[in-house]
Amino acid sequence: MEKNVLNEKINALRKEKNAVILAHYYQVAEIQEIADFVGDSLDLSRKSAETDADVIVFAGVHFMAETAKILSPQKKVLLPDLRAGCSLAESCPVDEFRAFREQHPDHIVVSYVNTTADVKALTDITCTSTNALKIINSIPESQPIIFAPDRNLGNYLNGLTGRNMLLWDGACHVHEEFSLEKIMNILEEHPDAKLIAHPECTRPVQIAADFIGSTSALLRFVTTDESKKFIVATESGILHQMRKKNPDKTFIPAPPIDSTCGCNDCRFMKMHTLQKVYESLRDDKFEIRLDDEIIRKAVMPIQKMLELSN
Ligand code: CIZ
Repeated sequence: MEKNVLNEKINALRKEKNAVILAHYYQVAEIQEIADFVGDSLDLSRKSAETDADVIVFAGVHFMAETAKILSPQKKVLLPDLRAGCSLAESCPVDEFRAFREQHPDHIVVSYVNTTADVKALTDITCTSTNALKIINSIPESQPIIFAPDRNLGNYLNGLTGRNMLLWDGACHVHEEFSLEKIMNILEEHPDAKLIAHPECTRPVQIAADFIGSTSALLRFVTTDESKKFIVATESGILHQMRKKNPDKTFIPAPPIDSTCGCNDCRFMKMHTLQKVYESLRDDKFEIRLDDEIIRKAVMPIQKMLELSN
């Protein structure tokens, strides 16, 4: 079906079903354009908690749709492609995490929102890359912390805070795969460019970066910084908003090690298409269902995060 026709059908169904479409910054441009709201996982959690829609179509990955369900259990939450998982969430299986936690009973658990609902149910406070520093700084220095699941973000936060949080050994496939060598080659060709990176990137990329931040922070940085050219080391979907807000600036996606296309896409985020968003609304698929007990436990760390980040 053509894009215009799909957009019309989506708009009609959205109205008829009192639905809202939430899209993560890493989605394809057509989905970002039709969404009611585009943001990072913190913004999207806030929107999920606030919306008075009956249906939430979540164009993001599975853990994000689960977070929406946990915050709005009475609503129908739909994920257009159920295979849209997250390599980082999968790097923290609940049984192994429970055992790890039990080995350190004096530690409290801060987990990045990129975890399954089951892992959130074992967590004291969640955080996102946008509010992680604030959340960690709200915890007394004498309190030992387990930080899960991203080791790169955890190391970055340990460096910023001077803490020695115990880190779960997980990582995001997109952010781990940037090639410092290829980035350096681009910097040589474009000496006027600034390298900006997500804290889930590996340490060598972080060290080379002029600025490190979450997607929202990167977006703010490129909009306010006087430079006209940026090499962007995070998932390439964010370039859509960067270009939209800054049509006079140049954005070059940082390349991964194994690729000829030069940009780094999250294969899970990119499983959603406009056609699937339409089918999701039309057929109510694929509905996220969670056990009541998991919702009861998992909502507490998310609410603590939302209170602390307000
Ligand atoms: O928290 C998010 O939304 C992700 C996955 C990245 C970011 O920095 O916003």
